[in-house]
Amino acid sequence: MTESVEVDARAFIDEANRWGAHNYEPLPVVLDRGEGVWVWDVRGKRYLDMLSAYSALNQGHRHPRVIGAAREQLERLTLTSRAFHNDQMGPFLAELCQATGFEKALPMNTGAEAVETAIKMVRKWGSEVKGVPDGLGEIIVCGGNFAGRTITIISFSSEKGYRRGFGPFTPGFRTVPYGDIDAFRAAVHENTIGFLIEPIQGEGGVVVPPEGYLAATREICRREGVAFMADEIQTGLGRTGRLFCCDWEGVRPDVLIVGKALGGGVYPVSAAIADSEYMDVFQPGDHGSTFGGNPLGAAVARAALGVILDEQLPQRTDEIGAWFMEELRGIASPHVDHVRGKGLMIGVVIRESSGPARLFCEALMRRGILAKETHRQVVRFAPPLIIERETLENALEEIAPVLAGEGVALP
Ligand code: IF1
Repeated sequence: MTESVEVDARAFIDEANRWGAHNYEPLPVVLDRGEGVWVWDVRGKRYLDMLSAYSALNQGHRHPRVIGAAREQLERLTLTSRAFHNDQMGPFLAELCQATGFEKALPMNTGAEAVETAIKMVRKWGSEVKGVPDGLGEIIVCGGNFAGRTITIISFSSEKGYRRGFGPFTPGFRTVPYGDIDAFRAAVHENTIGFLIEPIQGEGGVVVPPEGYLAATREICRREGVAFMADEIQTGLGRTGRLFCCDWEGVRPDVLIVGKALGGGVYPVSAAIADSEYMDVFQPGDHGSTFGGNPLGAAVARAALGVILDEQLPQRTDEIGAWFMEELRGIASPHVDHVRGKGLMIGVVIRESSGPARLFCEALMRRGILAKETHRQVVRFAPPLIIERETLENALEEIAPVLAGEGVALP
C-alpha cells in the first residue's frame, strides 16, 4: 500500500500524453483500482464514481457475479470468431431476447457498431421489405444526437466539433428538432425508412423530451411504416428507472440498440435487437465482426444482464433516483439554472454566467467525487445503479457546497 502512495500521478499523465493521441482532455486523476461505486487513484485517494463510464458501469466496478463469469470463461474459451459456433452466444442471445421481448438479436461489441448494424438493417429492410428503391431510403435523426464516432454516425451529428475535418459524409439522413412532434410528422415522406432516437439525449446534455413525445412519434412510425429505432445504449438497462427508457411511455421500438452496461463494465458487448421482419434481411456474409458474439463477451453479458434483472436495478434506480433528484433540486445555489433527467441519469445545468460546468467537476474531484460535464454547462451525475442511499446522502454533503460555488474557480 505504501508503494502506491509514493507513486507520482503526473508521471502517468505525462506518459499518456507523450505516447497517446490527444483525443480527450481527462480530469487530472489517475485511477488504479475500482470496487462497487468507488475508485482509487495511484496516491490511494478514494473517489465516488458519479460517471459510471457514461453508464457502462450500471452494475458497479468489478461486480462479483460479472467478474466470476469472466474468470470462469477465461479458463475455458475466449474467442472463436463466427466461423464456428460457441456454447455461450446462443444462451446469451436467448436471454437477451427474452429480457427485451424481441425475436432476434445481432451481437456486436461497441455501441457505434450496434448503431451501424441497426442502420444497415433498416436500410436493407427499407429496400427489400418496404419497397423504397435501394439508395433512396432516408432515416430521420434529431438535433443534439450522439450515437458514436464512425463516419456514418458523425454524418448525422449536429455537433460541428464531431464533424470538422472528417468529410465527406454519408448521405441519407434528415435532422429534425428533438422533442418536436409536428416537425417529425412533417419530415416523414414516402421514402422515410427509419427514425433513430435516444429516449433521453445523454451527450446532448441529459435532455428529456416532452411527455408523450416517444409515444406520439412511435405511432406516426407505425402508421407510416417507418422503423422506430431506439438507441438505448446509455439510457437502457436500468439507468432511467425502467429496464429501458422507452418503457416509461410503454413504447416498444421496432429496433432496440443496446451496449455499455450490457458488458457489465468488464468487456465491450452491444447488440441490435428486433423481430424477424427486420432481422431476417441479414443473409450469411451480409454483416459481421471478428469479436461479435464471442464466448467471453457472451458469458460476461449473461452475468451483467442477470445482475440488472435479479438485483432489480431498474426498480431501485427509480426510487433512489427520484429522491436524489429532489435533493439536488433542493440545494440553494446562484449557479444552478435547473436539474433534469430521469432515474440516475441526471444533469445539473450551470448558468453561463457562472462559467463552464468543468470548473464544478474539478471542485468535485478535489472533494472525492468524479463527475463529468457535458455540453459545457451540464454537470452529469450517473453513479452505478447499485449505489446506496446513505452513500448519496454523504455525497450530497460535498456536492451542495460545490454547487453553491465553494472551492470553484469561478470566472
Ligand atoms: C466518447 C459521449 C456519452 C452513446 C449513445 C451510442 C454511443 C454512445 C447514446 C456509442 C457513447 C460515449 C462515447 C464516449 C463518451 C460517451 C458519451 F459523451 F460521447 F456522448 F455517453 F454521452 N449511443 N457514448 O452515449 O457507443 O461506440 O462509445 O460504445 O466517444 O467520447 P460506443
